[in-house]
Amino acid sequence: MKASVILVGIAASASAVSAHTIFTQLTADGKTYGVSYAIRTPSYDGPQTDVTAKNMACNGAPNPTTSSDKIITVTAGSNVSAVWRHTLESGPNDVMDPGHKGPVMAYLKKVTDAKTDSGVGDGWFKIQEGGYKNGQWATNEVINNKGNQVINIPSCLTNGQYLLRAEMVALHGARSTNGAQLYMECAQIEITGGTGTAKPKTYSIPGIYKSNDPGLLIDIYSMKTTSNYVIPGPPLFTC
Ligand SMILES: [Cu+2]
Repeated sequence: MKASVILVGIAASASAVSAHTIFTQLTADGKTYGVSYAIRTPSYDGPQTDVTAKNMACNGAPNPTTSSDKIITVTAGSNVSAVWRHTLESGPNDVMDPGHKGPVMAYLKKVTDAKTDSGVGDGWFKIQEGGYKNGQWATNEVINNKGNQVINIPSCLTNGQYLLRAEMVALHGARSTNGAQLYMECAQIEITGGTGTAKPKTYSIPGIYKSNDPGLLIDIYSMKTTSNYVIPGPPLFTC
């Protein structure tokens, strides 16, 4: 038992450097935009690990991100796909090392200027989440779906510019504090066709996670198929 735990640990750390991931592209209203189009992608695919850091919002140092002067129009009520890749050059068969297992989430923040807003601070609400079901992690579903994280844009939102923050979390090292690897990028979008009938309760990033959240400080290798997993962050917003 001990030996197998150690072996898993070695395998996880050996693959960690080459196995990270980036939200590289967005598919919206049936169109897949180019790599880094309207997304602040980093040149390095590493994680954020300090949940109190400002760069928990839209990534950044130690993974320097490049700004974009583009905005993608998205119809409220439609599904978009955040496309995840190991690197900016990777294809659909190289999404992330499957040993990276954890939850998948997406958040929106209404902003005045999606091209320049840092994303840091209040205004965020969660619109999609997947955790652990029947022994299957949400990250593995994204890998099996050629890197596509499917996100429904709520129909009841107010039109205007938003940051769309897509996130995958890898828990292979999460037995120790700040061992969870959080991957996130922000896409710059303009929502149209929303009914504007809802006012989501919003949360701050950093602030949505604590380092000792049961979904972030966890030994996933002791979990059973039937284990309950608590997805981190605020409750899911629905119309
Ligand atoms: Cu990694």
